[in-house]
Amino acid sequence: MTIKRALITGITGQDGAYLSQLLLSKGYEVHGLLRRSASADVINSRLIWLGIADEVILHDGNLTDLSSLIRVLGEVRPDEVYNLAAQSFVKSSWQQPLLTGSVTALGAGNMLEAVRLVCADARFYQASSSEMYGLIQEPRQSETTPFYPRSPYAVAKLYAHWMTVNYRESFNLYASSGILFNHESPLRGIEFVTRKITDGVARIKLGLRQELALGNLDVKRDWGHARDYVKAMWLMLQPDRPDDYVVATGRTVSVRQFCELAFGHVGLKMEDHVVIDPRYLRPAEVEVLLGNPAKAQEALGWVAETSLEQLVAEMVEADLARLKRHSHL
Ligand code: NDP
Ligand code: GDR
Repeated sequence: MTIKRALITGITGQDGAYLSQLLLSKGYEVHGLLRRSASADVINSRLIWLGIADEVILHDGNLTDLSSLIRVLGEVRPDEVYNLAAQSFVKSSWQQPLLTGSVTALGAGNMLEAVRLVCADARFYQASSSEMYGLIQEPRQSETTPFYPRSPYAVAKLYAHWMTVNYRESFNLYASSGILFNHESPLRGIEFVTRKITDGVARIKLGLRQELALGNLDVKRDWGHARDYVKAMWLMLQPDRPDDYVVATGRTVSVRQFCELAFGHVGLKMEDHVVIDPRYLRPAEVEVLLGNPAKAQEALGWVAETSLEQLVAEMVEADLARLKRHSHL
């Protein structure tokens, strides 16, 4: 049996780490694109956390450098390409709108172009986002819901999404776009609200801090577990024909409710510790997102396996353990 090869951009991020673990467990040879960093000693900390840092093969390259993508694809000759790399923090996209466009939008265009030129038979996955729905046009968002982006990040993701569709229709590439709703884990970046909350709860519980400063507590998100969502990415590249799919739990809760669950897990009350800091408000907000994953369920057999309560408990416990051993992650 021939061993399948996958190339993952964004392999050092949350999803890249879990996807690597999944593909390794399926017997894939896993390659990743690694952008040069002065902090090379900590850049692969998520892969180390999962115990797989020595099992993946990393290649120097950057999504904004087309020549590096062409070189890496030529070296790896992948069967599957997962384009997960992005400037992925929505709040930063107002501070660095053009950088976000350059990486998150044009970077995806570079990757599609490199695949078309070097390995047009490879299957391509684009990490699209529920942020594209922004100012929602339907109460439950599905593959047919019109988009209305509300941030430079979401605008950039829309470009990448439509380029994926366009390369499929223009060049017959096997290119699928996964419209994933928020997914979290103990490996979530500390700047995102869920991890900020679970880290804050753990610090308060251990007496390292008294307060947790947050922005808008009333916004609602459809939160799932990243470990479940990377399975959907892989499933999307297995059918005979490429397509686009929404991946979500179908349940939405507010930031306030997430806080209540996280504080409640360690026997604390959020109202004793949470303060509002206007610095965390956004110029334009996405008030509510709620996904309809019916197509992914029917066509791919995918369902979200982890409940929100299980997710919150796992994240709080992981942050407590980290802080007790003074880990940097
Ligand atoms: P992360 O922010 O954790 O990871 C982003 C990855 O992209 C990192 O590996 C980062 O490298 C890499 N990267 C950033 N810029 C470049 C560049 N110029 N060249 C090469 N690599 C680069 O994101 P997630 O894992 O959470 O998300 C994965 C993808 O899915 C992203 O595209 C995100 O926008 C999208 N998405 C995420 C959702 C979620 O809820 N998590 C939901 C929907 C979509 P480094 O480590 O060096 O910073
Ligand atoms: P999001 O995630 O913007 O949905 O993008 P984030 O966790 O940053 O924000 C979620 C919601 O929480 C509100 N919020 C705060 N957010 C942060 N970061 N910090 C706070 O203190 C805070 N207080 C309230 C925000 O206003 C927002 O409404 C994530 C990223 O992974 C994207 O890459 C991905 O595409 C989408 O999810 C789906």
